[in-house]
Amino acid sequence: MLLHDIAASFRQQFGTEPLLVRAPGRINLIGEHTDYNGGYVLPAAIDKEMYFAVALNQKNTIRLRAYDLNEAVDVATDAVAPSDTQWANYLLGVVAQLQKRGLAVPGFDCVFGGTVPAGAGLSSSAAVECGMLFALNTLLNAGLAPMEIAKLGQAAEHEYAQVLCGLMDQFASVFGRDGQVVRLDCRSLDYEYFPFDTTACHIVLCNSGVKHALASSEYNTRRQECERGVAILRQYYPETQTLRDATLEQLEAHRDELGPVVYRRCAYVVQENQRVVAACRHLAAGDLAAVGRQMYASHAGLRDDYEVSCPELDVLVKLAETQPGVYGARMMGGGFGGCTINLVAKEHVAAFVEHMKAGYQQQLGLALETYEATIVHGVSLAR
Ligand code: GAF
Repeated sequence: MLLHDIAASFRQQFGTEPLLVRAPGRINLIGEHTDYNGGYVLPAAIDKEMYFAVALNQKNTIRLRAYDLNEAVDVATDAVAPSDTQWANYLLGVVAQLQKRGLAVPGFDCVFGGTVPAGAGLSSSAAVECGMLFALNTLLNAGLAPMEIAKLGQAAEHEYAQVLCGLMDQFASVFGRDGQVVRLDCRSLDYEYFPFDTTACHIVLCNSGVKHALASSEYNTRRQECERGVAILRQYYPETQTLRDATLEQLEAHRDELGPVVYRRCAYVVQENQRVVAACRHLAAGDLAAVGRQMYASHAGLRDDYEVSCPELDVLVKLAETQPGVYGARMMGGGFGGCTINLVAKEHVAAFVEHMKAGYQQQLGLALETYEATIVHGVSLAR
């Protein structure tokens, strides 16, 4: 098992006994690009996880080892700064956040690796941040509450990865619960769990295998476009803090001033929030077909109005749409690549996977990887 290999590698390299931590990646049923707009998201932690072996080392050095890449980065505790090595930034970003809070982070050793495929939109970076934070919180007895862990992970992503992400990914990695999706209200930070029974309906992820280079720059641009929309609306509706406070009627009334692009971005966000609320209602009523219809509508909005999909993701959703036993499908995460999420009736999963692989190969000449996601608990100690 990978966790045990990582622990063994730690003992061999550093000769001490590490604390072991696991931190999951996530799926998101619906509610995309709503988190940084004060809206709703409906994610869950999944059994694609990052594993950490960590121990304090009585030195003034942080020694980081990426197990899968066989790479090392060493940094003095008083010289923590963004690194040229991308993976190290997620770990160092977290240390920098703790230091910023006035916590003296002593030297430590860390070997980490995992099964969250990078670039697949399953939030490997949030899992790395939250796992590292959980480990240091435990070792240093820092007393960070779970929500603080999620927020510090998000801040690390902003400052060390330059992605101005919302809170969803880190929240899901920390707050995930077995067999449940969780609706987070990103304005109040209230959250509610909804059971998701995967015995009859499986969650199948189709990995497009692409990650277009513009993903993070476009992400930040979308955020600015939404902020622009809020700034315009606020002139007329001073209570507007985020797009969560906006309505379609308000957007319509100021359509000319917003301009076509900002209007479409904002309208998408307002509608996506409504879709999350509706999807939760359908989920609670056990109506998966209705949940699925919201997912298709979400994809259409992301493709046409928010413009964060790409040909590969659109092909995958189209291929899924006509298949028997498929309740819903849509792109998931930031966009421009990564995975689609598909809700598929158990007895149809095998045929679905075969159809998707053949269709993707035939239409785009690309090999498709698929995963069935199990919904698991958030970050925790591991054995
Ligand atoms: C990425 C971000 F990290 C999340 O915060 C969220 O905005 C998502 O894209 C889009 O819903 O995963």
